[in-house]
Order: sequence, then C-alpha cells, then structure tokens
Amino acid sequence: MSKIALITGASSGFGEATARQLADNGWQLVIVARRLERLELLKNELGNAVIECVCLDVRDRQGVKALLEPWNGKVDLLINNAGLAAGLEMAWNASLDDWDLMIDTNIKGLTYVTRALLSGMVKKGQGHVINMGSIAGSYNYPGGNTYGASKAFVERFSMNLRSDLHGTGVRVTNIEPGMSETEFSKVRFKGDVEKAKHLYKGTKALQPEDIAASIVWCASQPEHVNINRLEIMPTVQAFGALPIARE
Ligand code: NDP
Ligand code: 8X3
Repeated sequence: MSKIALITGASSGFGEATARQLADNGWQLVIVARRLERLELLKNELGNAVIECVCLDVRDRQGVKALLEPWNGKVDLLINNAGLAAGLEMAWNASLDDWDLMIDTNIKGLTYVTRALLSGMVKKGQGHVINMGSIAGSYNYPGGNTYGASKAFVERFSMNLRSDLHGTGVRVTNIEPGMSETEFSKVRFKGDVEKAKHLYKGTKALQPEDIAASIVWCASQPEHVNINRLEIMPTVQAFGALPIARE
C-alpha cells in the first residue's frame, strides 16, 4: 500500500518539486498551502497521487487543528516546508509586522502542524517529520536577523523532537538549504521581481528539484537510519570572513 506524505507549502518552490518527486516514487500526497488554485493545478498534473488539497494558512491554529487532525494517524511523512523570509532590513529599521509574519509562520505555524500530526505517528510506532530549516539558522548575515533566528528555532526544535521521540520509531530530519531559486526572494522583496532576479544573476543557485531529491533521499532511507541534519549549499556559495570595523 502507498505511503502518505503531507507537504506544507506545496504551491511553489521546494514543496511543489517535492510533491512531483514523491508522486514519481509512488507516494500518495496531501498538499497544503494558501493558494488553492496552485494546489489544484498540481493535483491535475499528478492525478491520483494527490488525495487532498488543503487550503490552509499554517498561522491559523484552529484551522490547522480542524483541517489537519483528521490526517493524524494516517500520514507517514510530514514535510514542514511552508515558510518565508520578509524583508532584509537591518534590525533597527526592520518592520515588526515582517518579524511577526516570520515568527508566526516559520516557528508557530510549524509547531501547530507538527502537534496536529505527531501523536498518530507515535501511536503507529512509525513516521518521519522532515522540517525545512536553512543555512540561515546556522550562519548569520546582515539583514538575516529574525529569519535566521526562526530557522535556528526549526533546527533546535527538530533535534529536541528527536529526544522526545527516542524509542518511538518516529524519525526527524532538518534540511538546511542555502541559496535556492524559488519564489523565496520575490516574497522576501515584497513582489520586486527585478530585485529577486538580481540575486540569482550570474550564479548557479540550487534548484527546487535539488532540494526535493534530498528530501526524497532522506525519506527513502531504511527505517533504522535517521538523517538528523542535511546542510546543502550551491557550489557558488560559501562562508564570509568575520568582519572587523576599524576607526
Ligand atoms: P516559495 O516562496 O517558492 O514557497 C513557499 C511556500 O510556503 C509556498 O508554497 C507558500 O504557499 C507556502 N507558505 C508560505 N506562508 C504560508 C502560510 N502562512 N501558510 C501556508 N503555506 C504558506 O519558497 P521556497 O520553496 O524557497 O521555501 C520553502 C521553505 O524553504 C521555506 O520554509 C523557506 O524558508 C525555506 N528555505 C528556502 C531557501 C531558498 O533560498 N529558497 C533556502 C533555505 C530554506 P502559499 O503562498 O500558497 O500559502
Ligand atoms: C534561505 C537561504 O541564505 O537566503 O533560507 O537566507 S538564505
């Protein structure tokens, strides 16, 4: 019998590419995002592999409970991918609305979805939670402030889940991609497509399919193997030197 994966943020980028690759590998899918029309297009493309499109804002705690708890106990793989960066301002100029948006989505939303689906996995003694972290959770950069901190939360939450789930048979993985060409920068720069394009110009960024392949690989390991963290960068990206301000 096919296993069931529930993917948040399946209307674009990593989530959409992962849905395609999991479908190719025989998984059945519950796909979640706010843009239902995008989910329905994906369902048309993938046919019977998609068993439900769920139009949901992961920030809506009651909505998550109402729409996802019915899947508790049925889902074998949860991919907590929905998330975003909003703005790249220095902390003293940043918008508190942007900070709330990232905290509410990347941190609180991810915990609501996890909580809605985890007890069913524990009961079955089998399951896998794959969280979408980022290199921004490990390496700081100017303007990364709350976004990076939200992804550091995702990494710590993932590893603490490993502790809670020890002995239950449920696996947890934190995927930590670097610069990837999706709608991420368009969203970060509030729809400024030129600014978003400029970021990727003259580089070979990671593509959504690269990250999808990593997710499928983690999910395909034998059950006694748990990939804890997977950090992936494009070859063109590396670490900056530690800057020193001089008088
Ligand atoms: P995209 O903008 O292409 O995709 C983001 C997805 O998240 C969309 O499907 C969007 O759907 C969904 N989403 C956003 N907010 C909500 C919400 N409140 N409720 C439900 N769904 C939501 O970007 P990526 O594919 O790049 O991003 C996916 C994840 O990967 C994010 O967590 C991001 O932080 C992370 N990441 C991205 C990197 C990059 O460089 N691109 C690198 C490292 C990590 P909709 O708008 O329809 O709701
Ligand atoms: C997105 C990667 O480096 O743009 O999580 O913050 S980065």
